[in-house]
Order: sequence, then structure tokens, then C-alpha cells
Amino acid sequence: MPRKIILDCDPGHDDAVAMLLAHANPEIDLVAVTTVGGNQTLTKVTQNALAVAAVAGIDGVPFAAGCDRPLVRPVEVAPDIHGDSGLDGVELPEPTFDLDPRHAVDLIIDTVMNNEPGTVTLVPTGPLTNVAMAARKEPRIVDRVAEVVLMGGGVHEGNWSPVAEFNIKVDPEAAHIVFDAGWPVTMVGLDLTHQALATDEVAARIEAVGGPVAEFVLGLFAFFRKAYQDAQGFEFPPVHDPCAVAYVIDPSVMTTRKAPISVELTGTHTLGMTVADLRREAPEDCPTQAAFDLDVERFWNMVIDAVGEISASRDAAER
Ligand code: PIR
Ligand code: CA
Repeated sequence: MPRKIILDCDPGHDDAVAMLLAHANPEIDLVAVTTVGGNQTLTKVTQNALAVAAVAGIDGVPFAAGCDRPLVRPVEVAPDIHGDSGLDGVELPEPTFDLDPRHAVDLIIDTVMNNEPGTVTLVPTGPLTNVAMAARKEPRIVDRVAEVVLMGGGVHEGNWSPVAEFNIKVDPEAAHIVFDAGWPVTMVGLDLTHQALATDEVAARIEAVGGPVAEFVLGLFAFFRKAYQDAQGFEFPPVHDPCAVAYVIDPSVMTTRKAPISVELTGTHTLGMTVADLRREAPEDCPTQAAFDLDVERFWNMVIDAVGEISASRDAAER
């Protein structure tokens, strides 16, 4: 049985790849896509989500726009990384369907409450504002969700400060709510995602797939690479967000370790840090865990297979 997921995202180059993977992989049943202000404003990332849906041929999945700002703090976007549109470097097609009229928080709640308990997994790949709001508005979702597999944070690495990652740092209060709720949380953080580099070899494999979807992904990678070179001093860009989807597809694609994880809300130099207690083995019932080592080869096979799958079904639809 494929796993039902709600992708809560802020596309974003790597969010776009997460959407493609979630749509095309047979182990995943993408039941809703929700957007949150993050990499760019809510309006822009929502437009981008609909454009990616058009590229991927996603239809029949509700898309809803959510919170346009963090719970407490001012809006902070990442134009140096994702450009003015939030998805610079590619041509964005017109949407092929309308947004669901519900707020993302309500779509999340309805989807979780209308499915059997333990069957819906939340996959947040942006700031955690919508997910925190959903848990507060309808606390019954906390026991009902199968698990939360989020891209964000890190144990030994930061990118928005020396010790904090963007998704957590821009809305640390929301992250606190999500990490503390008691549902199972897998933190797919920078320790893991900095291994998911879109190298020349990866790009060559995608080029070999050919066609407009491969071109789209190559355009994303090219812009992301330049941005990461200029802004972060990386040779190749880490494609963070599909790593969280890959964990849902097959958790054995990465190593994880259980640990209590707290979000720093008051630090002078450490705001938004995800503090994992690794001093001793965590108790069996510890609900939080962090991801560490990625099987890089298998991860890219998943992504490249997804690009191939979408290309094949687009070709079939055109014939
Ligand atoms: C990536 C992001 C934000 C800032 C940088 N420097 C790089 C976005 C990605 O979409 C991903 O979800 C997460 N936030 C990584 O920090
Ligand atoms: Ca993201």
C-alpha cells in the first residue's frame, strides 16, 4: 500500500523536486499539497507550486495556500538562493487548475481527520507555520497522523546562521510546537541533506532522460548551483527537500538516531538551532529522531526514476 502524504512546501527549487518525486514514486500517494510563505512570499510559492503541478502533470490533488508569515516573527525570504520568483532559472507554465478554496491549515486538518488514523504522513519542507497551526486548531491530528517527516534543522550544521537552518530559523516558535507535540518526528536536517548534492554526474544522468521535464529539472539545478556557489560557497547544490520524501518511500535510504530535540527560542547567537541530546541512547519511546547518513546512489536513483516516470506519462498523454 502506498503511503499517503501531505506535502507542505514553499517552492523553491528543491521543493519542486520533492513534488516531482512524491507525485511519481509508486510508494507515495500524494493526497494534498499545501503552501507556506518561506523561500519567497506565499503568493509566489503558491504560484510556483501550481506551475510545478503543470510541469509534472499532477491533477486531482487539492492544493491550498496557507500562512503568509511566521507565527511571531517578521517575514524572511531567501531571494539569494531561490531568486525573485522563488523558482528562478526555469520557465513557469500557467496553472492547469484552481487552488482549493480552503486554507492550508484546514486542508491539512480535513485530510488527516477524513482518513483512517495512522495513515497520513505529513512532509513539511518549508517553515512549520501551517503544521503548527493545524496542531493547535485541531489537536486530535497529533495522535492521528502516522508521522511527521520534515526537512529542516540539523544537529551539527546550519545554513541561515552558523547553527540554524532556514526552515526552523524563520519560524522557530512553529518548529517548537511541531517538535514538542508528541507525534513521531523525523528531522531530515542539513547533516543529511548536505550529502544530496546535484553533481555534474547527476545532471548528466537527468540529461540522458531527455525531454521537457528533464530540462525543467536541469534548469532548476543550474540556477540552484550558481546561487549556492555565490551565496554559500558550495561547488554543487544540496537538494534538500526530496530527501524527506525519500525517507517516506524507503526509510532504509538513510540512517537515523533517536534523540530528544529542542528548538532554541531565546539564544543570542543560536536562535532556531535544533538542539539534539546525543549524550546517551534515547529511551525507546522518544518520539523524535534525526537523520545522518544518506545512501546517495539510491537517493538519486529515486529522483531520476521519478523524472523518467513523469516524462513517460507525459509522452503517453501527448500521443
Ligand atoms: C535552501 C533553503 C533556504 C535557504 C537556503 N540557503 C537553502 C530552503 C529549501 O527549500 C529547504 O527546504 C530548506 N529551506 C533548506 O534550508
Ligand atoms: Ca523548502
